Amino acid sequence: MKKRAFITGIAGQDGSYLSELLLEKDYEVYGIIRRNSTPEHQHSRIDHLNGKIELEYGDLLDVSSLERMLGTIKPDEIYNIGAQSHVRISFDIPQFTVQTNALGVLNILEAYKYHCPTARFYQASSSEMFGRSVDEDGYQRETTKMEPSSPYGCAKVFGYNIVRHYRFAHKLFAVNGILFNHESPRRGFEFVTRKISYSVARIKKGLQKKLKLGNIKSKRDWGHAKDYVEAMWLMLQQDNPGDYVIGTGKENSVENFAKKAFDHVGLNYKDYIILDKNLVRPSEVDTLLADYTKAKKILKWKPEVSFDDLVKGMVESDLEFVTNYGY
Ligand code: G4F
Repeated sequence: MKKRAFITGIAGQDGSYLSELLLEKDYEVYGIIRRNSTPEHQHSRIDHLNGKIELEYGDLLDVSSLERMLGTIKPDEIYNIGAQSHVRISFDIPQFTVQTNALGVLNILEAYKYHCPTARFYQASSSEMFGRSVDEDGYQRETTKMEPSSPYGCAKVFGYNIVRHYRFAHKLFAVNGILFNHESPRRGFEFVTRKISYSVARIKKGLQKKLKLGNIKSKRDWGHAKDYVEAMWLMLQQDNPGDYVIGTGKENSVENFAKKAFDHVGLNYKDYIILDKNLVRPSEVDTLLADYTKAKKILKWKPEVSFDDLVKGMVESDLEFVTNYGY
């Protein structure tokens, strides 16, 4: 019998790559999408999977929808990757962020414990949970203290802890993937990498003159989302549940990302970037750098796409997008 996977956040960047991976592995893939007043934009990342995956309306805050889905599908694997995923916006909508990213995890864990406790459960935890905390060698790893510095990070710490609690107290196979930033041409436009790649394409095509950014000195460990969904799957194939840091072990500043992106189309980033203090966050995470030794050793996982190829791939894809759509 085919394995069944249930995915929250299926219409997002990670959900779309994960669905493709699981379909390749011959899973039946089910997911929930949230009601949205412009549904025509909501499915763009998974339109090509039409007829291959099963979608229903649902919400992490609507326990009845979770109960109904998990009770009828009885999945073998649950991937909870749905969230309010934007750190800066979490300062504007802290309560919604906490409800979705913290209580939402508890909601789905309860439905899981009650309806399909033999399933395996993946929680999308985040490097943002480390916040200001860095080990002496400059890296963050599974043992690094968590000092979140945003409502988003605080909510994710709750999600992380409640997953561990359910694992220990109820003997569930529930794990946390502590993923560092991961990007792709499917990244949302409001995240800095896609904002840059899209703006570079528009500037190159004469549709935009300048690019406004906030803190360009902050550093991130950026990998490709396609590599990272493989790690999610691997975590659920192990003999024992555990939590894993996933990253590349290399960091770059936002400024360097912009420089590479503009370089790729033969432009000097300094001629186009405007620093806008309105885009600076009330508190910033200055550096995120993953030590993914545990994942390498136990999951036998390593990132495949380099930083340079990630930047080039995103710019190339946006050049094509702008050429095709003209905006
Ligand atoms: O692209 P970002 O918005 O990603 P951020 O805040 O690091 O969060 C992402 O990664 C987390 C994992 O660590 C995830 F949990 C989370 O869901 C999300 O996927 O910002 C990256 C950096 C920040 O330092 C920000 O201050 O870019 C800086 N930045 C500078 N100018 C900007 C901008 N960020 C955005 N979004 N927009 C700007 O104009």
